[in-house]
Amino acid sequence: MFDNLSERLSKTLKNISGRGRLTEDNIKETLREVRMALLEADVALPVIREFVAKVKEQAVGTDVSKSLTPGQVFVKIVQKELESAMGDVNETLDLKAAPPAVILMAGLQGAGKTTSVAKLAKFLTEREKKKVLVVSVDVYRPAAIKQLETLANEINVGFFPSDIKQKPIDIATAAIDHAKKNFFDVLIVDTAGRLHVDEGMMAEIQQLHSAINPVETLFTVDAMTGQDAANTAKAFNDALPLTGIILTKTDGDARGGAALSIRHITGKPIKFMGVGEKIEALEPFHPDRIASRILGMGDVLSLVEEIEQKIDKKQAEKLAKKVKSGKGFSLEDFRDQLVQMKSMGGMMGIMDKLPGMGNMSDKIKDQMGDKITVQMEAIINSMTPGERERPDIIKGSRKRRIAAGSGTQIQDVNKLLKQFTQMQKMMKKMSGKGGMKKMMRGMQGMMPPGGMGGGGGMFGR
Ligand SMILES: Nc1nc2c(ncn2[C@@H]2O[C@H](COP(=O)(O)OP(=O)(O)O)[C@@H](O)[C@H]2O)c(=O)[nH]1
Ligand SMILES: [Mg+2]
Repeated sequence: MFDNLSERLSKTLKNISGRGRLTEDNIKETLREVRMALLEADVALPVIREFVAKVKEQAVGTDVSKSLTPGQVFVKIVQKELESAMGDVNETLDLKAAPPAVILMAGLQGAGKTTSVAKLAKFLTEREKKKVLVVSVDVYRPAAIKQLETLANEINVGFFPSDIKQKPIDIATAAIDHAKKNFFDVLIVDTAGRLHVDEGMMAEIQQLHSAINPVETLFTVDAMTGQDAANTAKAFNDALPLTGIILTKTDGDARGGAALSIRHITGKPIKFMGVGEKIEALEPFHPDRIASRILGMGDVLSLVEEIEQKIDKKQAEKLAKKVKSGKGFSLEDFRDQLVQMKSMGGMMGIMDKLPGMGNMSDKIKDQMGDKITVQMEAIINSMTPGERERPDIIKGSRKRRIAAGSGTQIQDVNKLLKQFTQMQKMMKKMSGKGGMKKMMRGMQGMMPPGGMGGGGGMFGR
């Protein structure tokens, strides 16, 4: 998601010229481009209008300090507005109710409700240590109940059986009863969707809602549906007191419009986003991080969190200690990371989150595919422990030996060393006080004067 938007914005924002201050004149063209980029990303019109107006209002007359370019100042304003359009901060689920806290899922058929129920159940079990029960009231398709049962078994959470002959309200109240008696913390109720918004469906879910009084009513919506997503969200929001939104399929080639429109249209926060078909592919939605991702600055924080979740704890601690102590991040650590990356679903899965990766061409992405990870690992394996600790000693003859040993070319070794150096720099920035912030600033520093884009990527383009 966001690839196109990100690419367009980065190209646009560096075109601002002039010095001193932002004026109506020097941002006019850029604002027009921003508007076009948002239109192309399928953002709803009223949202675009408000967005552009706000950016303009803030930009005009803003002084540009000596150390920044007008482009950089403008980017900051755009970033802040992107964040606020998406709700500023991540809002978590409110599960403080007397157990079981009931979560009701709503949305069209195929939006990803059932999948998201399983993802949420896993998320709450693992990260919040909740005891979770799931139930399906989708009595129109027997396969739907079975689908949830299979998923529940896969992730080892409670499944309350139901049958297509029962009424949704009866099923849900029986499930609540069961949850109470068996001390479940959370009950997630999966519902039936239709292909389009229709009165029957809305009436049914409204009745269900008032019968079970959920603490969270989550509207699940497919990011791929763009403008439509905004319209459906409006219909559901009018019918139900939604408490939040799950935006699914953000891993696909959705243009990102839904993420920017939905908050504006419903006034409700996007709480999670689905980032893949697998059950672990669910992430809390952080507007600030998404905004930097859109602007091509990468979603480093989510990446760090993901790494924390998935990588070997001991290794992570080792690395954290090293980074903290300011000691060098060695090629050995780099290789460990590559291996970990593989276990995280490969490089591709995390690339979009890296700064400067968003607006990389697909061709380059292919070249950075998982084959490259294997090659990088081979190169590091061909080094001596000394070389891994002190890569600066790797010169001509050593390079030749390493290339031969790993079946690669000298250029490949050079490339790896360059990537490693960039990674090392980043690690250094992360180690100090306020490390993350400093790092983000550092990243901006890597951008060419005039704004974003260009050769700022971590893996050097
Ligand atoms: N790529 C991707 N596919 C998803 C995501 N969420 C759901 N899906 C897929 O979307 C399809 C419909 O999902 P399902 O949960 O059955 O939708 P429901 O009808 O709303 O219950 C399934 O093939 C899911 O695997 C996601 O975040 N990313
Ligand atoms: Mg379903």
